[in-house]
Amino acid sequence: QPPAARLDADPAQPPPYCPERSPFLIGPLTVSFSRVPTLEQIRAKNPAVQPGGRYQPAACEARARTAVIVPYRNRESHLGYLLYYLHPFLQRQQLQYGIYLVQQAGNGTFNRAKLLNVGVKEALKDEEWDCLFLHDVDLIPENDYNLYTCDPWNPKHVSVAMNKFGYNLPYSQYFGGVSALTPDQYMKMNGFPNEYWGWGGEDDDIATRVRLAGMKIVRPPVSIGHYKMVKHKGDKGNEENPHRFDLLIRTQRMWTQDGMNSLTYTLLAKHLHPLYTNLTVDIGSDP
Ligand code: UD2
Ligand code: MN
Repeated sequence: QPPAARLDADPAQPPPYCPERSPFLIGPLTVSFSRVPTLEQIRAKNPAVQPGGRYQPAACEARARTAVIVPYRNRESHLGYLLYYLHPFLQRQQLQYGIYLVQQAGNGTFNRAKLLNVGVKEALKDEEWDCLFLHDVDLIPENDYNLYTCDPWNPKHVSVAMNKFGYNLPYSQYFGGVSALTPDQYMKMNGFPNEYWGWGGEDDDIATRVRLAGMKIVRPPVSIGHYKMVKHKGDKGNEENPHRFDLLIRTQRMWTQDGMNSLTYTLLAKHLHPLYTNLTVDIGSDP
């Protein structure tokens, strides 16, 4: 764990930047889903985390500010695992960070990509984040050399090797799971599509947008971008989207019209939970 304060700190001087390489990194980690940690246990292990799931190193100035944005509904045990592993992981990387949970209100069809657009919009009202991590709730990173920072030039697809796919990239344009973009990169591609209701397709649409906006997908090495996905069945309310193939044909025509510039929603609640910022949002429903 990072020390609480620097012993030689001069209160008159602003803290220097953290070292380029954090001394707290471990490398490969052991992730186990045997018992769901309680929020109390997680809080006790992460005393430096501030309300809203915010953190910054005490002894030095972080080199990057990262918002982790999680699309969410009704996955309590997965959320427990994610918070349990992710808070210490991000602190070892000496990042300034915040974790945002974007909860879709109601029982209507789930819309992962639109929730992520909402999360980005709301998170940027709080802080000038350098990097936006768009993160499935059920994916736990297994190596802390996998830095939660952005590539300055291109969108980064991060979850490149998962137990679910035998720790290989399933196909070259794959963009599902965890990705990282600077706010500029996110806006340059007009964010993510709002029109994918239900499971599937939105990640391939996003990969296409990256290319159409004149960027390319970069990735960490397969040996480092390791993730364990909690085993789960499909959720009620997130059935396979039967329109996804039709939508994917139209990405080239639609990406400039459908995205951050067409995003509408109603923020029903914003609550600073001790371990994350909860956004409850009405995003409308499948037309
Ligand atoms: C894959 C992709 C995911 C997305 C999805 C298709 C991987 C590892 N992930 O995930 O990024 O492209 O396919 O839409 O390949 N969620 C809830 N509650 C729900 C439903 C979904 O919280 O009721 C959230 C949660 O963060 C979850 C994510 O949406 O991790 C993706 O849904 P999934 O895990 O059911 O889909 P999966 O594993 O096939
Ligand atoms: Mn999943």
